[in-house]
Amino acid sequence: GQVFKLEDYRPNDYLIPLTNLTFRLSPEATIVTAVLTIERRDGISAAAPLVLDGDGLTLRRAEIDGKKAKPADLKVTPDQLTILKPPSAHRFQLLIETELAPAGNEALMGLYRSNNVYCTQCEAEGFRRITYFLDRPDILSVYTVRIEALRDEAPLLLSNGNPVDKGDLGDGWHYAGWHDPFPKPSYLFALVAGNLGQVADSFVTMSGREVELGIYVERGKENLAGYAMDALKRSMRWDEEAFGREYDLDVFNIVAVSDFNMGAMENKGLNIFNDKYVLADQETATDADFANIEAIIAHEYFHNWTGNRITCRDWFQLCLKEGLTVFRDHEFSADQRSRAVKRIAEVRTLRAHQFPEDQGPLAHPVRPRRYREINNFYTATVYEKGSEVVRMIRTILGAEAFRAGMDLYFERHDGEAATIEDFIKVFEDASGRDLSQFALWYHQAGTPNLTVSSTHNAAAQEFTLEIEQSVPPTPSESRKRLMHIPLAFGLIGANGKPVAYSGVEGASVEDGVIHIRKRRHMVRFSGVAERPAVSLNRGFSAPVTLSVEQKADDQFFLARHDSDAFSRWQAFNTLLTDVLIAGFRDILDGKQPVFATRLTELAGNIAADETLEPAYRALALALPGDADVARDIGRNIDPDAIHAAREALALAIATANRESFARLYDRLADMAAFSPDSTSAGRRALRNTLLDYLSLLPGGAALAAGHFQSATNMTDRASALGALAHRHHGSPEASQALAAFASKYASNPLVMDKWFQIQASVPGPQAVDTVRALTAHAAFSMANPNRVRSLIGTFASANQTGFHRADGEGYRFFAQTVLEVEKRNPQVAARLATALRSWRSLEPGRQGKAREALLSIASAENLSADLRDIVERTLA
Ligand code: B3K
Ligand code: ZN
Repeated sequence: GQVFKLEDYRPNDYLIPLTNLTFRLSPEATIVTAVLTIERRDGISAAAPLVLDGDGLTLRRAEIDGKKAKPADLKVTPDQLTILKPPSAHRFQLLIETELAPAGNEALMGLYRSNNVYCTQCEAEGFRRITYFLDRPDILSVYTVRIEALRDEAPLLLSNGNPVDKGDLGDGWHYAGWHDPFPKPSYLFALVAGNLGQVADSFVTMSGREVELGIYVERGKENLAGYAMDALKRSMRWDEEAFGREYDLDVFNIVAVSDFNMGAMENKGLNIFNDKYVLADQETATDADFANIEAIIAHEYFHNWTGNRITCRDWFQLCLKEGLTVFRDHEFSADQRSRAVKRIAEVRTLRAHQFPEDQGPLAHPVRPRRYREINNFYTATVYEKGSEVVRMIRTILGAEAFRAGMDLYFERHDGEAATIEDFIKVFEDASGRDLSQFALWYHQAGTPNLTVSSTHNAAAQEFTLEIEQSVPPTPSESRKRLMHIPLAFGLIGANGKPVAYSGVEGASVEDGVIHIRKRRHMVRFSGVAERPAVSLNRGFSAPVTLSVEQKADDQFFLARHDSDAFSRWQAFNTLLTDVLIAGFRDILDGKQPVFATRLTELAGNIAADETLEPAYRALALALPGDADVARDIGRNIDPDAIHAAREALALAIATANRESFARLYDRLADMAAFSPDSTSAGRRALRNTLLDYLSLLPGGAALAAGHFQSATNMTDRASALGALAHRHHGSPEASQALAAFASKYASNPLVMDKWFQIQASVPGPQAVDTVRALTAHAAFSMANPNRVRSLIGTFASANQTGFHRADGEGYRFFAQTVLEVEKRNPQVAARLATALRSWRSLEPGRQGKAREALLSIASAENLSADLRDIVERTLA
């Protein structure tokens, strides 16, 4: 396939200042009439042909300035429309009529139908499946849209911007007109038409304008949209307070659909959501669902400024809107909930998704320089690492200069399609700092590593840190340049208090941050009488790995005393990871791992420590996952041995703390009415974590079954079901609970997704057969992305022992399924296939079998560009 290169960017010869679209909707034959006002850019010759993008289009009619285009003036294919000799005038009008069949569109890009609702998805290149266009983000156009449909079939007609008119057309047809005054790229176009229920509210902006808010959901589900509406209003207020950003249209609409390739889409004034991230109540949604809804509603709303008002010049700049908007939604959630807990959760996600990407064959810079299929670059690197890079800019500049830079960004680039260079420049201009070395975070792939050791010279009262940076090679980037890494740190004395120092040399140290810029730094602190414990990368100030020569005593000390909540969590998590790695080696040597009493005791102390938030305690007690441990081991992975070590540690912690865990479990029982707020959720999280431990002990199945039966909300019910299915697989209690759950929620697909997920993640060699059998379940469908992700995605990415079954059956099933999904939906199949990206870190036997599975995908006929790109890069 074609490779697109950043250095090849050049503006198009033509612009499209105005776009007028009329849709006459019908499931099998929708007629789209586009009237485009085209402008030749200054200095471009009148002989330059106009080349418009298409994707599988059928052209019915083309007119230039009101006259039927002559066949000799055009070159038409399903994927391109070329106007060979455009009119010599600077400005002209082009009419294009295409015919679409939304009902048969299973790729869910362009115009498609979900549950009889017409909807669109245009990012990144879906608009070209609707009409021929300059489908690239630097073509900003003012859109006027008219939608015509049968009133019975689609009483609701929505598009971007503000409503302008509506009326009857006779014969059961009606229409609605929309106008969006803000010039936007085609990827932000949206249309929705159907019969949906509405939840209405309003918001008064900081300058006193009233905005009508609407959330549209399947009829009968209106009562499930309240939390999303509340999250929307809180997001709108927060963006005013935190960034001075006000909403700019008269209406803001959100539509929930059940067939959607990703989480949601920020179309101007008309966000379209996967219904999983809108619909919630205590009966059907877990606390994690509530938190996701809040975050994604906020994320899409925040795009109105970071993405829509200021968009991307080209798709290489995707992180300009995505990394920044993730940063903004992280900050929002941190303000709405517990900042420390939020930060820990973010870092866990980054390590679980971005680190393996950065350390494997799919590694790419936050701003890539090449792509074959842009849909494959909506990655954890662009999003999550992109957000960490923005966070580091704030760490380096300080909150005030950071805000000044953001203000300058909005002022300087509003209405433009901008680049990462533009973004970095505003912070340089606002702060007077040189960020050129820092900018490597955008350009260079790979997770930097810092090796740190320390010495204390009591006689000289000097404490010295030796820090060395290295960036491992990544595909097509073998040599790396030295980076600017802001490393937040603390020196802690035996009394748990910060240690004062009188001077520092060897690196610039500002506000508790060491600025690492060279390969090696010797950072010497003077006036330090006793040897301190060092807390490093506080708050996860930089997305790096650390190799620290740190005594276990110091780790224990930090896990009890670090005043930085993130680092305190990290210290305990490192202790757990270290013993799991040692346990893994023991098991490979045929020995049963044993765990130090002081570790299991510390787990008990953390659980019972009332000075810590319950949510924090729950996160601390959650053992590193099988995949986390595998990542830290790095090579020659045998997932069965890791899993056995993890089981042994869980049992040791449960056994050692049996009574205190049971008492605390009882005490945390919720008596108050349900509330999704983060404090209540934290109590449930802790109690359910304790349940997971207690379910390992004698009587555990009965305890979990009781928890399941008495649950009054989905968080508790799903946790109990998970404990039964995972810890007591095959027991009567587990079977009964699974059956009860399925019969209760058979008609609720989003809840059935949890049922699929729980079973797909049950460890062990039987998992592949379970999952294969579930593909035939009435509630399952290969055509629905949520179903596919819940069953197949969970199996491949959250079931290490099942997926990596030693005989390769997990991989064979997986390869087959990926190809089956691909026939309908290449994008979802390609995403699924990334589950094999770490295949080279497996032990040789599994490695060979994983490779065979990848090769079997690669050799399939008619492979889509999406899947081919992932599989070929993974094998390269
Ligand atoms: N911008 C969309 C993602 C589009 C993905 C296209 N393959 C959602 C978001 O990041 O907000
Ligand atoms: Zn986004």
